Amino acid sequence: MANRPANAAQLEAGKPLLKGGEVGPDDVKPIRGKGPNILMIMSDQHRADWLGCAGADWVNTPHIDSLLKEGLLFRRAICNFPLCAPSRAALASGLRAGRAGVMGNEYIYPYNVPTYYQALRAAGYRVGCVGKTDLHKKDHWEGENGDRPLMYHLGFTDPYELEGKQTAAIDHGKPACPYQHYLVKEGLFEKFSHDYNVARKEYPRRYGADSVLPLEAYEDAFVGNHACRFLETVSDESPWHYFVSFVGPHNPWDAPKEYADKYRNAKMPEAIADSPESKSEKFARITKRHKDMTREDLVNSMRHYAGMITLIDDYVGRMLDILEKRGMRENTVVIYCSDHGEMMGDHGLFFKSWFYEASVRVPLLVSGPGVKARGTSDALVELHDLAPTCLEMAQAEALGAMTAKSLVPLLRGENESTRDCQISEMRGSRMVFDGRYKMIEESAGPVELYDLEADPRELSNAVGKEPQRAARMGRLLADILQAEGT
Ligand SMILES: [Ca+2]
Repeated sequence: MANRPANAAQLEAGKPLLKGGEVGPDDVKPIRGKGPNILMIMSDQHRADWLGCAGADWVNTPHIDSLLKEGLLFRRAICNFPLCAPSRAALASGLRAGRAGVMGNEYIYPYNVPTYYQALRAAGYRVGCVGKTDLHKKDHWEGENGDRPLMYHLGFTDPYELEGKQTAAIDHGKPACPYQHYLVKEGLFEKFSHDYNVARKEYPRRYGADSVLPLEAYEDAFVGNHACRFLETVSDESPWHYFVSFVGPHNPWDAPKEYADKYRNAKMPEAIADSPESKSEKFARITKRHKDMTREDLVNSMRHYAGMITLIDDYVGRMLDILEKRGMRENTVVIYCSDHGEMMGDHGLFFKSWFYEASVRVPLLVSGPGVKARGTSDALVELHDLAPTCLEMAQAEALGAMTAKSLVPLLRGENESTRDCQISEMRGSRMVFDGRYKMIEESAGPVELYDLEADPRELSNAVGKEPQRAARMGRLLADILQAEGT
């Protein structure tokens, strides 16, 4: 509690501060940020295995891969909730999404739940962001400069918030964010909106086609260019945490022509074929919708998805170059992650909101000062662990009770694990993974069980064969959640 202010007791009791000399000149200390800069790069819906450093030879991510030279890739990281707003609320709070009070995209982040951005600001950090935060997703208004007052409340000092890619194409009555203002000014909004809301509605959402926008007007180029300008000019007088939140490679899969061209004839991986026999009712219902997807169409979607990832990777490279040129690289921790994965045809499914590997696992790399471990880690980490990790690196005060656990002992190479099990949740269902077995349950009890050593593709639901193991894991899950106070 190094940063606990001397008048903390008064603040907590809600007492007036300036009464009868109760507060003296020595009771309030100057605030000076002490830790490294933190560049937190997040993409949207980037599945963990579509990275060169994770073994993919069909997608080029040289700049993200380069982070491994001075860092660690968590190969088994999962998100806390495979959906945008809840996953990002868990990250902001260091709490499971249910405990933070965000169980779907229609929820607004509760203003009384502390964020780690607030704690960084209180520790003297400049806290910037560009792109989508999804902390008030249903709102659809970020303002012309992306800096609505609530963003300052949530802890940001330099916000530049945008709509996500699908909602950026919707006419909200007036431009809702800086990107929409830009598109209107450039005379591109109607073309973009027509592409998403008319042209692409003629075929299913899972199909790929080039963006109608010129490269420089594509939303992730807009995000990346703004991020580069920030990094070129941000003062080095105080440490900063900069959240660069790309909106790709979320569907619609619409890489700009220049990036689609890079993969036009590229070989793409096979998707995991599956049948609904031992899966859930939801599985049977949803896979039916995608049954007519041909291999050719799937490959086309994959190629666009790969192009969108490589575009983000190029911006990662540009940001790293700027840090290098400004002499800031040695003092900047660089993190790459995504809010959840993407099924991309595995098990006949697309998008997210599944606990299968493609949807629940996320890329998670941490590199830079203080990171002594190198290469890969199989520790059972969760996305929201980045909240206490950033606070510890920044020497900021912890946020009350968090369900997240700092990755710092793993990054320093002092420990190989921080927890025995991973947990992820959705409305009405949740999963636990103990390093070998994954159990998925709905409120009525266990519904799926996979032995990921024997069955890494999650084809054989063992819940009927091993009901006792499934029940045991259900009790384990309940015990952990109870111990956490959930
Ligand atoms: Ca998302």
